Amino acid sequence: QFTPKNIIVTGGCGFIGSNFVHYVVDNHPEVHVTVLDALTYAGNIENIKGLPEDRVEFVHGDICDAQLLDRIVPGHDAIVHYAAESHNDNSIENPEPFVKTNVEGTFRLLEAARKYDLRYHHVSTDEVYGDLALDDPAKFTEETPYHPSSPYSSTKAASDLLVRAWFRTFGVRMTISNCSNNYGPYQHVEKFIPRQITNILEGIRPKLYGDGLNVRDWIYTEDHSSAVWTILTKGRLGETYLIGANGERDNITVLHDILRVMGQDEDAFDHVKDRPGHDRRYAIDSTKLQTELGWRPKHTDFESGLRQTIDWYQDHRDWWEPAKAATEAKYQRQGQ
Ligand code: NAD
Ligand code: TDX
Repeated sequence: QFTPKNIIVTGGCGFIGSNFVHYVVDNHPEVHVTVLDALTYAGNIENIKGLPEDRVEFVHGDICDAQLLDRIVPGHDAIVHYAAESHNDNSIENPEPFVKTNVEGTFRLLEAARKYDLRYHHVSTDEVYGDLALDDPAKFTEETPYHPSSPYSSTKAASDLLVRAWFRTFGVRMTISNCSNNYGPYQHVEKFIPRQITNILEGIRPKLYGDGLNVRDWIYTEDHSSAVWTILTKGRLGETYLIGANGERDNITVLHDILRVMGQDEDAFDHVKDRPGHDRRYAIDSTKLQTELGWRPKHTDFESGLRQTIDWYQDHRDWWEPAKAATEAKYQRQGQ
């Protein structure tokens, strides 16, 4: 059992990173968190506002900045690495920042973990495994071969491989988690669920890519946080753990749910151009995490998680409105 006291959370002002910071503050009072975040378009300092100053320190900076890492890393005992360029559609439009942040950024953090002998947890995605056919009973496991489809997922796959090499060659004390699609508060309006909720709130018709039969395996973000904490503190070094909560649903069903819960006609949406290379289906088998480390998801009722998420966007217009118009303008240019 590893008992961290002083952790660095990269990307702690993004969607999942900030949910993790809240989770640690709420559940582990003995832990101090240093958030390192570059505040790109996806980062928002508001996401960690109001947290106790003696528990959470914010450092504005880039994970690619080796000199900055030399300044802030000593004195910490672990890095939990969330920072990334995270949106597939952006990676198709312009892959460059994905290579920079996801590959080079991970390399810099691994070098810092090696130099200052820190425990390192790497947050990754199920998309590194490519996709499954709709009629395939299989799910991804830790043994599934890497087969990424997009610039985003290929840079995440590359970063995972760097982590494995730094363990084998340099003995960096690491673990990796590959999680399925998250939903919940603080998710950027470019992503599927928040985009459709905020479209409806703005009087814009939701937009479905292609035939909408693509399946995603949804997990409520707090369950991802508890899984990462479990792996950080109890995971075996050098191991990969898949995180998922048996939440497979196709996009059109999710969209129907959102429309229904928000009191709209189920057919009140537009079909738009499909995403190039669009992965068909993701599905996670989290047996290893559950049997080896005893983790269980708490929020397994998708409809209730979705209602909570819709309520959050209804109550936090000030949070998402500043990003909404530019996000939709960008989609419109892409025909989506
Ligand atoms: P996000 O885009 O909401 O947040 C990313 C954060 O990283 C932002 O705060 C941004 O400012 C910061 N950042 C970006 N580049 C940086 C840099 N060079 N230096 C410092 N900070 C930088 O992303 P998210 O959806 O919260 O995803 C977080 C992590 O979880 C990513 O590694 C992603 O691959 C992984 N993941 C996401 C999902 C999902 O469903 N969203 C699922 C599985 C894994
Ligand atoms: O407007 C839309 N309409 C639509 O039909 C958008 C934005 C998306 N979609 C579809 C594409 C996907 O099949 O919805 C599904 C989900 O799309 P995204 O929210 O963009 O997520 P996805 O591409 O599945 O990737 C997400 O999960 C894995 C995260 O963005 C990644 O960071 C994570 O690694």
